Amino acid sequence: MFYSPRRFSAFVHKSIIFLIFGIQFTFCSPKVTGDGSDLVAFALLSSENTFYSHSFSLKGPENNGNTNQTIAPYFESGLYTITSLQNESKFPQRVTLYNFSIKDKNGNLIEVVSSFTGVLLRDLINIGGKFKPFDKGKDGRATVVILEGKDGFKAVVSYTELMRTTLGAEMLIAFEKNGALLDANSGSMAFVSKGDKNQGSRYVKYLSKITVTNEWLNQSGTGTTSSFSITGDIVTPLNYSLSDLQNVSSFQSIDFTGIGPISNSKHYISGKGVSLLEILSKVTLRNPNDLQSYYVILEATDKYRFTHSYSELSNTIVGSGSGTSATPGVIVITEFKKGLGGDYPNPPASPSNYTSCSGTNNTCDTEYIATISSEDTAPYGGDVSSGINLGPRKMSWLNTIIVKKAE
Ligand SMILES: Nc1nc2c(c(=O)[nH]1)N[C@H]1C(S)=C(S)[C@@H](COP(=O)(O)O)O[C@H]1N2
Ligand SMILES: [Mo]
Repeated sequence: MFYSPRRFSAFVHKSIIFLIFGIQFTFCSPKVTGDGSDLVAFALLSSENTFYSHSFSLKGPENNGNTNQTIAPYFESGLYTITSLQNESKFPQRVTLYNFSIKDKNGNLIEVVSSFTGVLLRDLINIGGKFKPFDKGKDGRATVVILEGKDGFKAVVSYTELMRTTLGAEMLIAFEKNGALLDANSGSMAFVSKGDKNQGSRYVKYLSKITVTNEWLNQSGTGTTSSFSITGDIVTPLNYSLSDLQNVSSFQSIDFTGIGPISNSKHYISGKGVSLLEILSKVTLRNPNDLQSYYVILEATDKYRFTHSYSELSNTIVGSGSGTSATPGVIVITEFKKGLGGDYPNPPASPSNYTSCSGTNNTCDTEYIATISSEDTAPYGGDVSSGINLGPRKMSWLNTIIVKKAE
């Protein structure tokens, strides 16, 4: 059925009210000479909030519909309404998340919501099982998802945070709030990310557009680095060398151990690093009030790339980790050792099982700057069978951090 009974009755109800006021307006308004309250009431009922959105579009990178395309993830583009999200053959899993305290930018509580119900953003993007994990850019490591409201508000989610971290299990396209249609007047839907520390920051109301953007490049060039630059939508570009990062009066040094497994060889690393968020706090964004619309592209000297949303770094457990040495969050590595482990999570038994590494692929001497994201350990879909692999967002030879605002 095209209209759900609830939507249809809401529609009828609204039409009747509209009709009554419309008639009242037509017959009575010429006589209104006083305060004009009838006119005001009519105007309020007849002109909907201009931000209301009855549907949202899902658009992806140009891949010409080729499901074998090696660069971009492939999925079902199109226009989605509440009715399409309620279609159980397409979205068998409807999700309800509880207890939201939505705050504004200054941390003031603006809304308490006991429940949101809808479809997970990752189920939408993976509709029909078309999400393709693994294989460099194709698995979306360089991809971001941009969510936009009818009012122009934008929020960014990185594809990896959506698919390979615990945050993705609580990122919802909601159509119900507290058990009733979220926006019965309009059919508007909203995006909400429950795992965010400040849930207001990426709360996108009147959802009207979801754009999937791919920043992957073909790899070329060689691996070597001793410094990196930060450029993009920032006021002054910066450059940091390894010794800058190792200077404890400028940066807090974080010890880590037992992070992995990385790639098929199942190795784990231990060492020292600096939080990527601390490094980013040294730059001034051009639009600091729109943090949630920013993301960073990390690029190596061999043009290997991946992305982090600014929000996942500044507003979630992915950026900061949970405080143990195995969960330091996203860090720029200044020094590390390598050891072989088993399947996740079985790192080498003791510190003595880690050895200093050398050689082209695993250089970890003073010429080396890299990054790791310790929280990319929550499998989704086809990812599970091969086990956890922190490889996708482990970077060797960091060369550039491009700070970008979603347009
Ligand atoms: N600069 C750069 N970083 C990279 C890659 C690359 O090709 N270039 N490959 C990635 C992949 S696919 C994996 S699985 C891991 C491998 O990490 P390892 O060299 O420590 O095993 O590094 C990642 N980081
Ligand atoms: Mo990999």
